[in-house]
Amino acid sequence: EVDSTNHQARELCLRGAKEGTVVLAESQSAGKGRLGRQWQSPAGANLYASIILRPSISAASAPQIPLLAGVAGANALARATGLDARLKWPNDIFVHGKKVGGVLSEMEAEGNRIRFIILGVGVNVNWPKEDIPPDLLEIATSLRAEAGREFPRAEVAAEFFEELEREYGLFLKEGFSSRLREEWNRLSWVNQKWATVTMMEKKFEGQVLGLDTDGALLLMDREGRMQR
Ligand code: BT5
Repeated sequence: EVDSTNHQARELCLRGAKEGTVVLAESQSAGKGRLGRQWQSPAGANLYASIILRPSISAASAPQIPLLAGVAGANALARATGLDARLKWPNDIFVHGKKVGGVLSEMEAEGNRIRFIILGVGVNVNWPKEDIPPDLLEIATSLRAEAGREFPRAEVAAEFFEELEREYGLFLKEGFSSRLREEWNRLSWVNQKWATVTMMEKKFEGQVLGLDTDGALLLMDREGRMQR
């Protein structure tokens, strides 16, 4: 058990751990979501992993990494389980309209140069439905709850890491390619839906058109204006 695999990976990274180093935990006492939110991390059921990345890309391109991790995750989960895994911008993996996984990407940079990125991934694998806290039941699920059977966590993890390694390798060569963007759009759970995006104090409302060439989400508002 660790506090958070992202925290442990960061400590290793500061001591010089190489790109590709992975921290896996059985449970987390302080699992983190984005923006200070909590990630429920019970023992014996799910996947909690953080991967150290040291990409030579500009810090401005860093938000593309969780997008590619989402594509890798959705494809890996679909392959491992046969379930229809989808994406909700920017970082959620959905099955049957509920959240089955999330990505938390934390970066350290100097100016526009990335020192490292800690890519954290949580997937609810064998979490029994009756153990999911009542306040999450409406929005969260597990692979087991949706498929009606258990999955070996090591196999799910291996599938995910393989897919991630492939997508990350392509990303380093090609950048945020049109192939990756089309793949994200194909897997999107939100495209065509009416959505509200809250950013700092700003709120955008509109129909989701999909990803722009750089990974920004495109919405068409009521007046027919495109919002990024
Ligand atoms: C995320 O945040 O979706 C990113 C989650 C990343 C978790 C991994 S586990 C390994 C690594 N180490 C860490 O400490 N974290 C990463 P966000 O979009 O902010 O979603 C958080 C929200 O999802 C919470 O406020 C809850 O509403 C909901 N939630 C909490 N735990 C959940 C769970 N296990 N499954 C589904 N939803 C959950």
